[in-house]
Amino acid sequence: MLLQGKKAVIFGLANNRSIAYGIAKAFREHGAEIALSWLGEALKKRVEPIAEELGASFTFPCDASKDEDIAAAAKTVQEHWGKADILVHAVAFANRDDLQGRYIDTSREGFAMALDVSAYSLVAMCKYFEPVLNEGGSVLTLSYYGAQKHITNYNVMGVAKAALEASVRYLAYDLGKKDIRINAISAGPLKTLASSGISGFGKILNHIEKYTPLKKNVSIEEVGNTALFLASPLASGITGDIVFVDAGYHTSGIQIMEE
Ligand code: 0WE
Repeated sequence: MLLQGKKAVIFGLANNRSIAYGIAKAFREHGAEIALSWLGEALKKRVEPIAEELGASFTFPCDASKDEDIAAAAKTVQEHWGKADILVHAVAFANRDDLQGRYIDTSREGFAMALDVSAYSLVAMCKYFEPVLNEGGSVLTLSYYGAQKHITNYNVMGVAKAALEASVRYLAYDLGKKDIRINAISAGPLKTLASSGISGFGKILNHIEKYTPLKKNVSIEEVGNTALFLASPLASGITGDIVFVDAGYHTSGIQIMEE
């Protein structure tokens, strides 16, 4: 039981395929209490049964693009729990049109939207939750390899994830003074609500199965287990870092296939 009695606030769970679901489940299996956010009535209806299934303590509304919502979420958490130990940021959004075609065609508005929701929201969450987080606490966010290398169609999300990863390094200094750690998990591609409807996503999954050292795609359970480790005292010496849960994909250069 790595997280016995710890309290985790999780943003970005949409359904039982969400990476946030894999994380929530791993946390619960190791004794943590959890709280889940939802965005709008449609997602509330999906999140509430999952909250029930997982034995979540409570759910709360939050639009991560609104400071007021994040501030209200911090207040709600404080009213329920007093303090929390873990914050999970599993939130991203870009306009669908900006995830295809040429990056050069990204509009000023589309760029601002992607960076605001996918990168700034982490800064705002850390700011409003800092007084609510216990010493020894841990913040986690999710990134993707497109932050570091060009990936076809990932476009403005790659730039947003690059900002997110740099933010993790800067936030690590600010939060380090309070003995709060912050890290990102760079997950391999996963079939979730966020990736459904991305044209050519099946091709990406096939590519990964062929070219990763482990010859497979990763699961939300594998991401959940790494999140569990990073949130636990086992990772007390790790902050400001990006941990890849990608079956080794990012370590691979030229690969010559035998036959
Ligand atoms: O970060 C992501 C996707 C995040 C995402 C997904 C959507 C789809 C629906 C952000 N905004 C939206 N907006 C929508 O309207 N991933 C790591 C998954 C992903 O997305 C890709 C990928 C991969 C992998 C897009 C293009 C190419 C590869």
